[in-house]
Formats: sequence, C-alpha cells, structure tokens
Amino acid sequence: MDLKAFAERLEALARELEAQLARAESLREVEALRVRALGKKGELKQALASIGALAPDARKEAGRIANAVKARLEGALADARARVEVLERKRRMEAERIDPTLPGRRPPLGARHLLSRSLEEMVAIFRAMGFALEEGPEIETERHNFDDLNIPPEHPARAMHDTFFLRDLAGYVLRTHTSPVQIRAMRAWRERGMQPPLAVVAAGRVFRCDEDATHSPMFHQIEGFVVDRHISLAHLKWTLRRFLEAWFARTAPIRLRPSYFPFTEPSVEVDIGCLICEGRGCRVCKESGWLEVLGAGMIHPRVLENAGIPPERFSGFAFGLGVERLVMLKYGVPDLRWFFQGDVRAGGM
Ligand code: FA5
Repeated sequence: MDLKAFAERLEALARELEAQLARAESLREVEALRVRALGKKGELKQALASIGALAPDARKEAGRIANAVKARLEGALADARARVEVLERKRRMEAERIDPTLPGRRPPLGARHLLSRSLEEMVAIFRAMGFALEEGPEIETERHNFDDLNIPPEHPARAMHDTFFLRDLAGYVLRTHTSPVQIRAMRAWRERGMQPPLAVVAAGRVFRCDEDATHSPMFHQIEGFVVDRHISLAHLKWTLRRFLEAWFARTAPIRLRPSYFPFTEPSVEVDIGCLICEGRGCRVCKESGWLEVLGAGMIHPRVLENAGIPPERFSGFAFGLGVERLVMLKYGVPDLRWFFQGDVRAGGM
C-alpha cells in the first residue's frame, strides 16, 4: 500500500462516518459510531496499524493525515452529539408535555344524601320559628313508644304500628315513631326546672314492618310540639302551613282530616295536594290527588300528665311528619324505596 491509497482509505472512512453521523438520531447511535471509528479496535486504529507497511519517508505524512482525519472525526462527533442532544430534549419534552391551561380533573367526591340534606333543611325551618332540637334513641322502651303515649298494651293502635320487637331485649322496640321524644323532652325540661312555653322538634329514623312504593321499613320523621297556656289547633295549623310553604317554596293546597291518635285529642291527618300530578291522580297519591304527609293533634291531657305537666294549666299541639314523603313531593321522586337503593345518580342534585 502506498501513501495515496492510505490517504484514500482514511478519506473514505471519514466520509462514510460523517454521512452516518448526519443521519444519527440518538446519542446511543452517535456513541456506537464513535466506537466504530475511534475506539480501541476502531477503523482508525486499524488504519494506523498499516502505517508500518508504508515506505519509511511516507510514514510521517501518513501520521499527519491520520491525525487530521482523527481531528475531523472528533469534530463531526461533537457536532452530531450537540445536534442529537437537542433532538432528544425536544422529543422528551414532547412526551412529557403538559398543558397548564387545561381545566383540573375533579376528584370523584361523594355527595351527601338528599334525605340528610333535606332533614337538615326542614329542621332549620323549624328552628327559625323558635323550636329547639331534641333527640331520642332508636331503640326505645315500649313504655316511651306506647304506654306513656296513651297506647296501653291491649290497645289496637299497637297493632297498627307494625312494630319490630327485639328478641333479646324484652320491653324494648325499634321506635315506630318519633313521638316518644315528646315524653323524653317534656320530662327533661321539667327536670332542668324549665317551664312552658316549650317548642321542640326531634328528627330521626323510625322503623315499621311495612314496604311498598310509599312505605319503607325504615323511614324518617320529624316530631314537633308546642306546650304553653292557651295553645289551640289554630296554632298548629298556622305552624304547619308556614313550614310547608317554606319547604316547598310555594303555596300548596293543604287539608286537615279528622283522625285518631291515642296521644292527641282531637287528632288530624294533614294531606297536601299531590305535587307530582298536581292533583290529577297518579301512582304516588294512589289516584286520589292528595298525599298524607303528617299526623297531628292537640296533645292528650293524659300524655301531658305522664310527662309531669299539669293539663289544667297547659295545653299543646304535636305533629309527626314523614320526611321521605315531603322530599318525594318536592323533588318528584316517584318511589320511596329509591332513597335506600344506593343508586348514586341523584348524588349531584
Ligand atoms: C305517627 O307516626 C304519629 N306519631 C304522628 C303524630 C305525632 C300524630 C304527633 C300526632 C301527634 P303516622 O303513623 O300516621 O303517625 O305516621 C306519620 C307520617 O309518617 C305519615 O303521615 C307518613 O307521611 C309517614 N309514614 C308512615 N309510615 C311510613 C312508612 N312506612 N314509610 C314512609 N313514611 C311513612
């Protein structure tokens, strides 16, 4: 081999490598090309090894050519590296790109149950009228649930309540209504040395062995009562109308029907015009155009006496309303069982 062939070999090597470097798209490719050209076993080393075969006077020139090619290749490698680095950064940024102007993702939060919110709202309406909030237990004595409310053991009203008795706890029932809170609250007020006027609401769950589109084995009631001198049915009517108008945010027809509860005398049942069918008749109102929403009356003198309040000096009214029915009417829920079926579609209401 002569010097010319040596120079041509290196020139060809440099050209080929420059062309490949120009096409390289990653640092890994550039590094592979560097190893191939300038590595320990690289092509330049191999070319240098052949210098010994040249004529002695050509060797110096060959060394110069080899150094120049090496420098040229190093320059090309550095250029390629710089170019590919930019390319790689661009690719990475493209992959990791975020758009801070996009709206955030809403975390899947739960919503409070329509009944819980409604119960709170109803209680707030009564509180705004001056009622105090009291509580009673869900596992109640038969005495509070029945006897003290003038429902003695053999009284047919006991059967009407479809009571859940507790097998292992004689004398206790799941309360069938919130009326026992009347007794508890009146006694507690007396024990605290407080005198009428007394205006109390109590809200909570009640239980009856009963189930169809308008009856559920567990439902909610709000009990309310007022005891003072000269309380009459007119006060009851005013209070209920005011509550119903606040709850429905509109006027709705109301009718009081004579009824019977052992713990009130006289007793009434309050119906409201069915807001689902506007009184025309539908499944919810059983085609009558009216829905019974609550029972009420003047507190029976014997109940006042049982609670330690002298009936010759004081009188009172009481009412117990079905929370689910009022929510169904306001929001057009056609079946009471939907409240307890775990269907989350109403969550955002
Ligand atoms: C009572 O429970 C009486 N304690 C109400 C009362 C209180 C009267 C104070 C007088 C003085 P009644 O059984 O009618 O009454 O129930 C009251 C309301 O609860 C009904 O008007 C109805 O709206 C609702 N209700 C009754 N049973 C169910 C049930 N199974 N599912 C859903 N709501 C019901």
